[in-house]
Amino acid sequence: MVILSLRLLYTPGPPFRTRSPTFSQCLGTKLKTFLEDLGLHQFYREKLSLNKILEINEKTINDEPPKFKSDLSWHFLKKLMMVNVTARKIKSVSMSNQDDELDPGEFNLDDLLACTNEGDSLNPLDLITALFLCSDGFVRQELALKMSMCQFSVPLLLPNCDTQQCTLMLWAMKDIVKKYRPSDLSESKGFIEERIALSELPMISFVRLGECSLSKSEILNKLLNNPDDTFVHRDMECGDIQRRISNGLTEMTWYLPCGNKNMDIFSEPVAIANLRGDIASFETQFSFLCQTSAAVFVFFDQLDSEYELLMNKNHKAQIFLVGNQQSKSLTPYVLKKITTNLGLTRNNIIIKSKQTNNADFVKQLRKRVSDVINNPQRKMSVKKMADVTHELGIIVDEDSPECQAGKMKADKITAEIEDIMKYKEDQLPLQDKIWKELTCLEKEEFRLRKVGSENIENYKSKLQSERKELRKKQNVSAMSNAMTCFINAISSPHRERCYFLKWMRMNLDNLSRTELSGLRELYKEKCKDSENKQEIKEIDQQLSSSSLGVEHFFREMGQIYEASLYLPETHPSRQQLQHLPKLCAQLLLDGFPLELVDGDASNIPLRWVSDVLSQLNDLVSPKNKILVVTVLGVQSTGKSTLLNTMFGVQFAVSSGRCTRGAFMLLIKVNEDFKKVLNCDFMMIIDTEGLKSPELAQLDNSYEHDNELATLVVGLSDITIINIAMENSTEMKDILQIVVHAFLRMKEVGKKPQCQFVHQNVSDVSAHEKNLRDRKLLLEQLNEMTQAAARMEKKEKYTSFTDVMEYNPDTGNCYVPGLWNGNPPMAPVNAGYSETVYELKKNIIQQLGKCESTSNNILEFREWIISLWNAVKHENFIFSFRNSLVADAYMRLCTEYNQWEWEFKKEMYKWVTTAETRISNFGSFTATSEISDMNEFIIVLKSEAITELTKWETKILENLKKYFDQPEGHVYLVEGYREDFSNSIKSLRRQTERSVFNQITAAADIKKGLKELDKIRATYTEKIEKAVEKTTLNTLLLCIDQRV
Ligand SMILES: Nc1nc2c(ncn2[C@@H]2O[C@H](COP(=O)(O)OP(=O)(O)O)[C@@H](O)[C@H]2O)c(=O)[nH]1
Ligand SMILES: [Mg+2]
Repeated sequence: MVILSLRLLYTPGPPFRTRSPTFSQCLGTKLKTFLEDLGLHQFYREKLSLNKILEINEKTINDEPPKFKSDLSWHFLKKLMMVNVTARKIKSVSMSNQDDELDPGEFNLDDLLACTNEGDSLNPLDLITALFLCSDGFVRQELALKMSMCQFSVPLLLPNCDTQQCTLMLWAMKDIVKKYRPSDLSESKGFIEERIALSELPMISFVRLGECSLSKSEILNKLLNNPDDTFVHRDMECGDIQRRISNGLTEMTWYLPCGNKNMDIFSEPVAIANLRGDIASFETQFSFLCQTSAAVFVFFDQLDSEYELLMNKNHKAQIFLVGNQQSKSLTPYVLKKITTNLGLTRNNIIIKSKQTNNADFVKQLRKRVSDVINNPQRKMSVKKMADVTHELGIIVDEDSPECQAGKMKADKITAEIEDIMKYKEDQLPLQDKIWKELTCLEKEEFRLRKVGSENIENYKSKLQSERKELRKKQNVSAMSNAMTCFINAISSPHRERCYFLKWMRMNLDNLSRTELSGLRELYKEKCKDSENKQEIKEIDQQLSSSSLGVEHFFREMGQIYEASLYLPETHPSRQQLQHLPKLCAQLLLDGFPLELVDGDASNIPLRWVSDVLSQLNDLVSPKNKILVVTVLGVQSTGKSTLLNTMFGVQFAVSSGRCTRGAFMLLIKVNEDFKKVLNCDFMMIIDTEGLKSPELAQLDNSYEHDNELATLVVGLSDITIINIAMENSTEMKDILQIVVHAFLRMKEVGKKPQCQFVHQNVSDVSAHEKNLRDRKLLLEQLNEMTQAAARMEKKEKYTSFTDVMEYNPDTGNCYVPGLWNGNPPMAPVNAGYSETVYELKKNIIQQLGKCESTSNNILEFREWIISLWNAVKHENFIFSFRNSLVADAYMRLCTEYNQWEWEFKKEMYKWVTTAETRISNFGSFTATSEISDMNEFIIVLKSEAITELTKWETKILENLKKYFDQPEGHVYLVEGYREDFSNSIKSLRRQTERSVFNQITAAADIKKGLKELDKIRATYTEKIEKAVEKTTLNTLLLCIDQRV
């Protein structure tokens, strides 16, 4: 009933006015023709997918400008995916030639006066509309995200001029997350980070009624003060070309304050909408805007009867009239009539008179907009806007059955989450404690650090049985509710599964964000003061346990799978899980990133990963060749941003979550490009969270980082080493260990290529200027390699390039800062995008040249297994910050061994003397005043203690002296001083025990000997007596016989 009455009030009519029979005859073919022109018609039904867009093909590194209209859309996509702000400048060569190649001899003035910008050209808005119409939900999200990063407006209502339907782009906008600082947070320096489609903001809409000689979009760009133009306008390249399919398009953008009064145009966040075309032709869109906006600004030249359109009583928005005083018809009388009829005040009218210049006019506009924002009658999120669409006959993109099915399944899981930490314990119990314990056991089995004096085989088998016990424990509990739902959901059909995963990702990000943003702030705060080490550590711990992403569910899946392998083969649980690797292989093919290294546990679920890769191999064989590109660098230095820009992929950027480890992702290589790249897929590995320097120093935890780095570099054909100016040292350190590890581990047969990327360097002369730095870097790396080679007794390795492929001239790339200006309103720097593109071309060319022999999926799988096992075996090198430290440590060890040896030698001498003294005890009683052996032993023991203490003090003294000397980088091993000092003490205790034992043993022997003497004496006597007796008897016998 309610809806009915609203409808009566509103009487919307058909969504588009049909103005004339000829117009209506055209309907149904206009869009089709346009798409055919663009070569996009095949994607109208079978929509463009991300896989199609991201695939690497001939166009990827081809710099030729587009020749034909049909090249334009790909050209635009390629640029937009690399967040290039020049993407909307679309002109094919044939079009630009019209401008350039005028015959200078022919003085044809007609040509100068004629409009050259028609015919073959294309309005950028048409192209954008066409692409949105031809894309699936995921491409749309990606387009909208990249457009918003460029600060381009994004479609809010997408028209389809063939079906006359318009669609609310709610889903498409869902991936856009923005950070800003409203005025009330400017003091505290806090900020808000939100999925902008969910933010309740006032919306200000700008529409046109009838003809208008002012360019509304240009005015809006001025209003927003964006140098790169938020809205396409008529003075832009191709902006004046008549729109063919994009009338009725309503775009949206946001103005978000940074919290600085002098810079902010508006101190509160606001959404701006802009309707293309005359509201008289697009009443649906106009009604939508009137019901959702806080204010609607109507631009016009003259108002006749058409202003009745504005009189609708159902409009909730404030109406502002913006007139351009062009014609004489705009008289005070007419204005008065209109304001009275519409119930407007003087404030609601802005007239640009012939005298007002643009700057003043924009100022006036800003003032009115500000007034509305500061006291908005209505705030509405795009999500809420969906509620008014139904009565207007507008479709919501999110309403598609697959999207809804995915949403339901994701909501079912995430609705259960209240406390993330507790949820993880309850629902994802296999990964945290148990998996970490398993990891420790596994590594110990290889490294045998705590074996002590135990028999190695026994020790190992004990560890193995402990591991089995833990696996049993994993198998005991039934699969949690959440995991059952999750596995069910990812088993659904392709598109639904993709929607499900995206919903999961968004829901979980939203949850984590609220929980993490406070912690992150606290973390940053504490990091400023390095005194708070313990607190920093605790916050870091909390950060990692409060973050929850889709990868945690996959982690759990991996654990469930691995544990099930310990069940008998016929066990129903085990059989039910057999299909999981295949499912994940399929996801990899869909372009979904999969966790390779679990950075929280510092381990790879090897069976799981290798089974997934086997399945992947089965799925794609024989097209199973891959090349691997990896990125390595300290936390939050823009690695993921770099990869996302370079390949258009979607690795998580720092906002939202906090994961550690390495993720792999596949990009397809098109057939036409195989001759260049010689592979079927490119595998991209993004590493996350190499610890920030403050944290690594904190607990000396270089191990995880070094292991991770060694693995990923070892796996890759090209490693991009990402360096931000301020932390080049950390990166050098890690690299050294990688090199060192490579030298130690004979399993590493590859020689990966290195590409250094220096972030935030924008000077054009950077490459030239930094020549010296590059040389220095190489020198340092060489020195380190030599140190490592010396330690490993592999002196044939004398330079860095003996271990890694690196060319100082081409192997460095200087990338300017990401943002052009001050976020949140800054667009991506065009220089960033272009430089990353150059880097991409360079990398692809290098990959083309690289003669990787082991480059199919199966070999990659074997490689992971053997490399990771080698890493687990490696006991020594990973615990050091860099080779210098390792070297200094080795020196100290050598020195220490020397002391230890001398000590032992001396004590051995002493014991030998003591033993002699014991053995001689009693022989020369006169020399000793002590007559009792026990007393003698006590005296000897006390002498031993004096001797031992003397040596202990001496070695401790040595240690002190060692650390006092200036050479040998001893300060690097200061942290180990305590260990060594403890070793000395324990060495003394051990020696003491052994000396005492030896003394006692010698004494016992001596005592034994005495006893023996006694016994011997008695027996001799007895024998003698017996002999005497026998002899006598015999004698007597003889005598007898003779007698
Ligand atoms: N100012 C500035 N910010 C950047 C740059 N590159 C990335 N960022 C931002 O830094 C944050 C961390 O980036 P991310 O790619 O997640 O870093 P990762 O941890 O190395 O993967 C993100 O918010 C990026 O927007 C840059 O060159 N300059
Ligand atoms: Mg990252």
